[in-house]
Amino acid sequence: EILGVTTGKPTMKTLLNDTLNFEARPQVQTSTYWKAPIVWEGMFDPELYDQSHVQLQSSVALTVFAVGRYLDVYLHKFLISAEQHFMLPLQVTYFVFTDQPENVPNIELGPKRKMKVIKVEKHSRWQDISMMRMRTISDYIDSDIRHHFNYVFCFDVDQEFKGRFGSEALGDSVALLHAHFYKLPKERFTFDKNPKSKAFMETGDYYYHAAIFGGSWKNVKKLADTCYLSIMDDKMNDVEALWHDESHLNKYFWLNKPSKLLSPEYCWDYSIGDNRDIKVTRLVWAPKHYDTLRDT
Ligand code: 2GW
Ligand code: MN
Repeated sequence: EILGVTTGKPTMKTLLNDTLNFEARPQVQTSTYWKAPIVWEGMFDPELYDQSHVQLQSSVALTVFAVGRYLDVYLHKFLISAEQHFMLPLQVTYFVFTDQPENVPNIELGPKRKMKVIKVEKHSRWQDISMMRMRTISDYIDSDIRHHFNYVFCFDVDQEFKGRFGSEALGDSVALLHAHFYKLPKERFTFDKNPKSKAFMETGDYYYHAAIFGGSWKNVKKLADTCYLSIMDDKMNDVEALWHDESHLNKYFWLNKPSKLLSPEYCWDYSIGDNRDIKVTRLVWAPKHYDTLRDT
């Protein structure tokens, strides 16, 4: 009642934002110049978020791609750990996209949680495996997700949940600060600098990591469509953005400001020496084995 949950979502959202403590983390930036919160440990009350979203019956579609060897190497750990940490009290459905549905591990799911396995083709170039996710995500939002879920969250598979990744991460349009760049000056951001690419940008706000993005199904559909069209435009013009889909994602979030940013606590890389800002690791990068995995 005091949260206004009975009066509908827009009220709940603004009221939940009002409960954030922007002073809790004086060493880091907790808000953008366009007033979007940057979520760090200590700023929010987990119980308040969970209760509100349970009451609203918020539902989340998590998309993840496991094509070729990425299935054997990463998917099991990703799913098992998500069952321990990802939006635990909410209705969550995993949408697993793979070229080998028969090899998807059969893991036990908690109450209110489901899994859908969808067969996709294996593009021969790894850059296409990564970029073409945008097309598939858009198609699935259209045919399925939009009828059953409020939110969509899209994840790389080469990562493992280590701590709460909860409903405080939900928002209309959610982007993740890249762990390697959040402390660096803008000049060091690896935006696409080729004017021939649709991802071209001379400057930006932050360097976002494409390993996690999310939001309402409507916004994620718009993001996926926009990125996919830009990727196809580039193909027609025989160019490829520096960091593939991630470059297009950065361009999109430059032109369409996200309503919420996740701090690198939501996707940390243990190989980064200075972790003084990281009070809790919620998700971490799994080790890369480029020698054996990047054979395509
Ligand atoms: C990707 C690169 C090289 C060899 C294989 C693959 C590959 C990726 C694959 O064989 N099978 C597969 O399912 N994937 C999916 O694409 C998987 O979900 C994986 O997490 C995702 C992105 O590939 P990944 O994780 O190897 O790329 P990262 O960690 O270097 O990611 C960043 O840059 C990418 C573009 O280069 C994407 O934007 C990604 O979202 C970013 O995190
Ligand atoms: Mn990755």
